[in-house]
Amino acid sequence: MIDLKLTEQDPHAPIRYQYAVEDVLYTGKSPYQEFAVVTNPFFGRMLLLDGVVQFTDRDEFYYHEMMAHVALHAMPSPRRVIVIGGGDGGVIREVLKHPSIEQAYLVDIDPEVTRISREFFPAVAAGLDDPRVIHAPMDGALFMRQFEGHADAILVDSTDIIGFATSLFTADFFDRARAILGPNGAFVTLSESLHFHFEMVRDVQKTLASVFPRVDLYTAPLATYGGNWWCFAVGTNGLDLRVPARETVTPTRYYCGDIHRSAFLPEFLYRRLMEEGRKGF
Ligand code: AG3
Repeated sequence: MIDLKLTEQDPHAPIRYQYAVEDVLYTGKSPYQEFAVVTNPFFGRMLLLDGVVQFTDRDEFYYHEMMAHVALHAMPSPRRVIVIGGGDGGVIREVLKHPSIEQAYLVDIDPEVTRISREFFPAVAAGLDDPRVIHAPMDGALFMRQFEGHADAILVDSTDIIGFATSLFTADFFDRARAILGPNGAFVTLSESLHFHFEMVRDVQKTLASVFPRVDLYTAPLATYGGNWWCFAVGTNGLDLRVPARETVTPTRYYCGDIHRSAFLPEFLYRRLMEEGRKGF
């Protein structure tokens, strides 16, 4: 029997995941990255960018729900959201579950991500043709500089913090996000794993704290991201995201009020995270 294997090229992890590959459905390249869509007997279809797993059919909802719903449920009535990255549509699909949403900007630098998602991941791409979605295929940092107006939430669903994604983790970018958010808005970005990238998580918190009056950190268990204890870094102009402001929208598979409240790092761990020189809890 043919035994095809894929070794993930996770840029920052101290381990390598290896996946059995049943089928290679697509490989290709854009000016920004290399694509692969493969199937695995356990995870189903998987999308890889530059050899790094972005999501799988089986577990994408954990990440997409947690990226969108924590910030949006902390607000009574979010209307306008900006998603930076996330061209596959997974976060947008979750954002659109909130009936108060009027506009959802999708700002991915690479339109190929959207095309491939539509073709191979229809359940993830499901919201992309919704009339509330405004497609802005361009550089996220540039979009933020040019954007006039306000947003209730800015959600950064980028690739790992390396290469062109690093422009989405600078103090300048965070400050622009802060300015676009109203007093009750929220900024959320991925910040890797507490098990594997402790110092990277701290660096993102520190940069956020240099521009946002309030910062926080919540996590979710993700099977396919190296280190698994995956972080979502938060900056707000004062809004406390720790408590949901209303009932959970439906349908969700993982996110709910109890998950929301328990996802945030307890204060004693947060303090340790921020201690200079510490490499783990
Ligand atoms: N964006 C986050 C991908 C991070 C993957 N990192 C890793 N496996 N080390 C995913 C895009 C999904 N909308």
